[in-house]
Amino acid sequence: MSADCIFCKIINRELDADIVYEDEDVVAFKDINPAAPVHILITPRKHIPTIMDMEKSDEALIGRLHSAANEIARAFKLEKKGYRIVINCGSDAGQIVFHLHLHLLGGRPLLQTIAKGRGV
Ligand code: DGP
Repeated sequence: MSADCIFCKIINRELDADIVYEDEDVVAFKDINPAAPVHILITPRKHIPTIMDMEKSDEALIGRLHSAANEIARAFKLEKKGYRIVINCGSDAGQIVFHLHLHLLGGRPLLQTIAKGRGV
């Protein structure tokens, strides 16, 4: 828990969000500014600022984020047409919330680019 982290506040129910999945390690909620019909943010309960900050002991947790992503993708009927998972790391990637999260994007054809922005 980091006191000034908005995602920690969402995870701890101090801030509202549309939570679509949670388990003992992971919480997932709808992005406030969706770039696609399905745009879910998948976060560890543990406060890890960026993927660069993960430790060896977090490897299983990072796997849990991806398992949760697959489960959520199925729940949103994305398994046939597909989806994209994005992790932004640091300022050049445009990371604005420094609590590790996967973006799960789907529900429309996505441009063949890894660039961030409305085109993701
Ligand atoms: P990133 O650039 O990877 O750090 O993206 C952070 C995303 O978080 C961005 O797409 C907007 C979303 N976001 C920021 N603040 C909030 C919030 O308070 N609630 C929700 N649901 N999403 C937020």
